[in-house]
Amino acid sequence: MTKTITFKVNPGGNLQGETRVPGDKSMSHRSIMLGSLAEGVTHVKGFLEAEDALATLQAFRDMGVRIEGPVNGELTIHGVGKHGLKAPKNELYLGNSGTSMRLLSGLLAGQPFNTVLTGDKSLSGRPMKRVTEPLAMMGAEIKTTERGTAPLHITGKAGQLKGIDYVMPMASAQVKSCLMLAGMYAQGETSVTEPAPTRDHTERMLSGFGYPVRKQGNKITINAEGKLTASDIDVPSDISSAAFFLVGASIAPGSDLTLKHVGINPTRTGVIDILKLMGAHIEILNERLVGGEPVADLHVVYSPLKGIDIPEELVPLAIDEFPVLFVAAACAEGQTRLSGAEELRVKESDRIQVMADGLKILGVDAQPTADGMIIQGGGKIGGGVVDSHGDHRIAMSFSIAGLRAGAPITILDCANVNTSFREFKQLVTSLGLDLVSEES
Ligand code: SPQ
Repeated sequence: MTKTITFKVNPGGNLQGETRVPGDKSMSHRSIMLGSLAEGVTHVKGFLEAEDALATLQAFRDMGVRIEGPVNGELTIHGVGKHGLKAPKNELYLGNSGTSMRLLSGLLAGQPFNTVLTGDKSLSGRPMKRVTEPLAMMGAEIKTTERGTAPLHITGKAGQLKGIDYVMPMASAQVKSCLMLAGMYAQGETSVTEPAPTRDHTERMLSGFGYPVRKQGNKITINAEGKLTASDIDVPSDISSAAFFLVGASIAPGSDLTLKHVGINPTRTGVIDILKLMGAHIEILNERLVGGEPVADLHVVYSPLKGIDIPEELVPLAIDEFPVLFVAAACAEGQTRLSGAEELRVKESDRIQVMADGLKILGVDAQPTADGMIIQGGGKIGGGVVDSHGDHRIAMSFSIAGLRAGAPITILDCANVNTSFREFKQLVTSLGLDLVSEES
């Protein structure tokens, strides 16, 4: 039986000290994928030991890749080369992880074997046509349910995929990365044009492994000519996990916090830009490049926030941080308005509706719109029972709201915090939030 976890947060407190949050989830997935396809042995440091990245790791073990670890975030991947994957004996179960399913669908479309990709209830409800349709244009054969959801039945079309020139209808790093991975097995060139910049870890890591990728403006082009040469990877802390602490320290008077070694790739730093526009006090210290990715220490102290209209160009650069940014908006004086963020409706939960429902229970004036939210901030945050709907980022966001609440908050269905941030409870309590986790 799967366990149920409930978080109970006592109101008040602040966040003080210095910490390093776990490794970047997006980069951890990609380190396994590219390390497995490389020639030679890849060492990874800072790997995220959480369920989503571990699902990708298990999938590659199931396809015959020898991977040692993880031990304290370190892995050794014995790459099998671009054409070395073996047919898995069973279907590949990818749990809650959209990244695993969407990126693997592109990679597996061009293999000489068939695969079936499955996931949990949330993942089985998420749209997969956004990858299966362009892959079909390349000649891939992937069956979904009638609703365009998992399980995905992939018939491997080794040597038969053809490159396409695809203009993505939505800004999605998963769709872009999926098509790039398929493009590594396709005849001719595969190009993907994105309507707005999205996280570029796939491109950067491919280049780090010596695989040619061409970027002209918003268009990325790849072909099957390259090979991947094993390369060591140092995964920085995940800015999406750091975001809970950036917001927590910004809203709780008396907070003073330093987050060490955080990835500040410009395609991920929308949360810092948005918080600064709201008046947050965040310093970026010791900027450096680690394995081709910019990294820094972030120092944040409490500062009164004000409501803003969030610039739409920042939306894809902060897409996973909106649940906790809504909490910041609830604490900010005046109105905050988000638009152009309809993608939030197809994440692990409908993050617009679920956050609006929970905020209303806590007494916050939060009006969901088709593509965003309007929040009148600055009033009191109350207590109550809110439902995270099994979405890790919602569960952690409402925990952070406890710092400014006037009464206890109970958050239901929190087990999936383990998909991205197993240490969350331990870390946030050590820094000053009064949170207990109850298992049943
Ligand atoms: O992997 P999953 O479940 O899709 O995870 C999420 C998250 O909040 O952890 C999205 F719900 O992050 C995505 C992100 O939203 C990770 C990702 C990536 O690694 O490429 C890209 C983004 O998704 P998308 O759909 O915008 O491409």
